[in-house]
Amino acid sequence: MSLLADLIASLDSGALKVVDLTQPLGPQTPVIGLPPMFASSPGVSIDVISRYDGKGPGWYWNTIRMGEHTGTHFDAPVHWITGKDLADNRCDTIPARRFVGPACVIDVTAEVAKNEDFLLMPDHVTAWEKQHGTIPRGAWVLLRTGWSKRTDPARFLNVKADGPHSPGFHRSTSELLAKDRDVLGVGVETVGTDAGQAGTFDPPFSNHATMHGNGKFGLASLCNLDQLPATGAVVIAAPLKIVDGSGSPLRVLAISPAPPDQPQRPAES
Ligand code: 23J
Ligand code: MN
Repeated sequence: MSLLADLIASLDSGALKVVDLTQPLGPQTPVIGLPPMFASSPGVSIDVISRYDGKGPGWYWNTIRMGEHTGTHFDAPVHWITGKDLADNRCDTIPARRFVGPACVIDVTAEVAKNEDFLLMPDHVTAWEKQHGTIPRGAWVLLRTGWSKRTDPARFLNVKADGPHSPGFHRSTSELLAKDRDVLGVGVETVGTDAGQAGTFDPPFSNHATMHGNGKFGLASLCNLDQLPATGAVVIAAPLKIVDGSGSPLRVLAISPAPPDQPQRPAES
């Protein structure tokens, strides 16, 4: 059988499954807060154009308005000043091949349960690699923190008197992943790819500065990472082809082997 026919047969048999890593997108979607001297991003608004009524008797459609960096979304290198002059750095010019890569899922749920400001260190990556093998070039590195289980927006954003608190990457880890491992980018369950406190880091928002300065991408507000194996899944994360776009909400899909402990059932029709 051909590779692609085999893929479809495996999806039909349940040997492979499609895992949706995307949060619902709507007016309730939480958006990142920045210090008050900076402009903020609007939340989602959706307005009906017509709904089988006088404005369109046979059809329903809406207009949508939101910031590019809203909900489950993609960060392009041009989003950050460090990546502003790189080639192929925006939503409409990144080659489509670069939206697809193997997933390496690093599970730090236990650490984050103890420390909501947890930062992934290079040692965590090398310990993960001892168990699962070296992160291959062109991988999506997904940080599984359990943060997407915070369904209450206040707990998800977790803003305190001194600003937001949520896990992320130490600058040296972002450098390891971007430069030494040459990943496609990193994906997180939190509202942005930097830790909540990263505005105070050197440089500020060090994961954005490092990833995008090296032409790498970000994926924020992912969910269902607990349905993926540490290795073996493939992630497809393709932003809207916004002209000169710095990022975009998107549907992030993983194609994953079915867990061995679960019986394989044919797909529902
Ligand atoms: C602008 C400024 C700081 C940050 C962000 C955007 C994001 O997290 C984002 O969505 O890219 S931290
Ligand atoms: Mn973003």
